[in-house]
Amino acid sequence: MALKRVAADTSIDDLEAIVRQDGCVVIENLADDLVAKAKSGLDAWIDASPYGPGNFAGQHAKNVEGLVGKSGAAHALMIHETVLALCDRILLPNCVRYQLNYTGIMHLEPGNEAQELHRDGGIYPLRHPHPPTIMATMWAGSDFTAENGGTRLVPGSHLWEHERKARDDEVVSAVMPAGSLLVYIGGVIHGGGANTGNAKRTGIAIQYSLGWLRQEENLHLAVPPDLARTLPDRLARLVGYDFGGPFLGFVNGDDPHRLVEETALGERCHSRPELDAASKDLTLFQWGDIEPVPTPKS
Ligand SMILES: O=C(O)CCC(=O)C(=O)O
Repeated sequence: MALKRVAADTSIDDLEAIVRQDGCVVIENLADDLVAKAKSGLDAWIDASPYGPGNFAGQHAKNVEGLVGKSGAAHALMIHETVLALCDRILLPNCVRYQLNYTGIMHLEPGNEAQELHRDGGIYPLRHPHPPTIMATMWAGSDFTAENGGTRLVPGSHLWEHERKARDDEVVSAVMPAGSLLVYIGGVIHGGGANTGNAKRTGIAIQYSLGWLRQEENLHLAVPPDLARTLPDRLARLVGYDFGGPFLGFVNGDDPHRLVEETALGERCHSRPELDAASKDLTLFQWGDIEPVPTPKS
């Protein structure tokens, strides 16, 4: 299956349809200026970071996490309206709030070997396939090519049974110009490509997950309240200054958002009416291998 590449003005309905069917999509030149600004501010962090370690990160690869505190320019990417509209479609059926899951640079230099193929959703011990837990985005800070390590993906693998492995002819490379966006959900098999060329490949990876899951990056500790108070409110909520659902994530018995508000702590508050209402419409995760005890007839 090919990786679809669509224009920046593609409708949200069409994007959702592609992501549901293929698990991934490239949106070309979605935010050239924003990405260039974020990338130039992050170059110094890349230069100062060590390579690796190990095979997963790569001997000629650098990962720099904690981007909320490192790049004000990257905040605009974290709350980009197209991305959040797609999160609404992909994640909200299974949660009443989604959250940031990971923020990091994935930078591959010439000579770096291909990363092991994996599913990002594999951090949770769930048998595959299951509803999306994660929606990952990779902003192209440089051009992505098949030679410089453009992310390799297996479109459609988000619907495969758990044990199935990808054949070489099922793996495709994300080729996209700088400023473009690769979106893939957590069930898609993928990995960084080998950089066999001469150019560095820089991706800005920003991931979102269901609000009732533990975040991969510990954003609550990475973004203390003093920093959170300086963020756009939408971003502070995505970091975790919000409920993850009814009765999920209160602080001292109160709404976590109050930590970034000017007001003093209010009444005890473990949920909000809009969360309670939305939670009634959720599609429940289903365990296929446990036979429920039949309900007795009264
Ligand atoms: O660098 C890439 O293209 C993907 C990296 C990745 O999937 C990971 O580090 O988990």
